[in-house]
Amino acid sequence: MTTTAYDQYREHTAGRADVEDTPELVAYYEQLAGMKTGALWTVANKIEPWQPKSASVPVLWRYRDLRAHVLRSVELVTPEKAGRRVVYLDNPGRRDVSAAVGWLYSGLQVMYPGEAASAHAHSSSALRFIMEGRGAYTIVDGHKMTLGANDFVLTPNGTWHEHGVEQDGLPCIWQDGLDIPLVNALEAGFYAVHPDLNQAVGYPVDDAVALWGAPALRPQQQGWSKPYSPLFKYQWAPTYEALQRYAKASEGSPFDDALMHYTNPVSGGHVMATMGASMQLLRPGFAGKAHRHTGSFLYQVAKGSGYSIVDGQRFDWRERDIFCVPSWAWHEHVNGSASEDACLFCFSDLPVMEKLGLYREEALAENGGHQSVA
Ligand code: GTQ
Repeated sequence: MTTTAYDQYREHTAGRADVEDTPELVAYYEQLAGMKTGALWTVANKIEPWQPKSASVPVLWRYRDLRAHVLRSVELVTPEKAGRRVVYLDNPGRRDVSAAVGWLYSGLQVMYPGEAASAHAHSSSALRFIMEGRGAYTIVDGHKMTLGANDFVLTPNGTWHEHGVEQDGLPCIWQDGLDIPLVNALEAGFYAVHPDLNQAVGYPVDDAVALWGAPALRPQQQGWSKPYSPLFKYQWAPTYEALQRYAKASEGSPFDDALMHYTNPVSGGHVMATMGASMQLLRPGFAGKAHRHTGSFLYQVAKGSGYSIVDGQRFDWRERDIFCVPSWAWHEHVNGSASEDACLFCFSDLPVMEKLGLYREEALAENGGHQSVA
């Protein structure tokens, strides 16, 4: 094979911008800047990377460190004054947009028995995963849902929603997940406070589950054409049962073991347009292989303990801990127990990646499919 001048050129620049600054060029750049323009070759390598380079850093938020601080907020502010009494997860690489990872926001909201936060609606979609307590409820467009530990509830974009804890309940903490940073990036966010501050409950309590929650059965009379799931609540007990049955019948994935997506019972697709969620069961002793894919993912440990390696960093987790996997970061999950299963709840912007044709996935080929830990 002969090497041509063109090959040499490609080898040197790899086909990318490679222009050195000269006084003449620098003066030219200043002239362009003065006209609110720029030379593409000065920014091309940055704005068109070879592959995603996430600004988010992998983070583990330990519940045992956070819990006392979350509870302390109860002494400091009321839900009325704060609007939402939440300690949010602030990824060091995403401080400018208050994201936990990528374009996703997350926070821990706390509410005491008898407390309630008023109703509002916004362009952002939201979801909640209940961490502890008893007697929590959320009302979505007049549908009241009772909530227990590991229940998963939707408040899709545009819906009126409010939360509270019944007088005879216990202090409740749940994780909020919202697409606030994404909606802000798209400059599409509106926000409204309910004219009466609270909604009238217009339906039997937990009717969403009664109407739409039967496994593999679709109600005859019930029409639904909104772009999100009418099943606003996904309860823990049937979710866990389904995972156990699935794990018995299937080998599962080498990366994720038995993973099931929460779905919209009408479409079979993701629960909301911008955010999807899943629960996965890692069998005792499961040691997953490493892969990476586009999309930002936020995990909460629903059950058990183990560790995940994210871009070469090991994070040991136990129940209620939260950790993130930034876009295109290598990751592998391990159940640390030889006798107990472990369950990971996860929400992500996967629906956005899929719908926009941006989803890409790759398995780690080297090193037997495992990362080396830094
Ligand atoms: O409960 O509606 O953590 O609107 C952030 C924004 C919770 C909520 C958050 C919100 C909410």
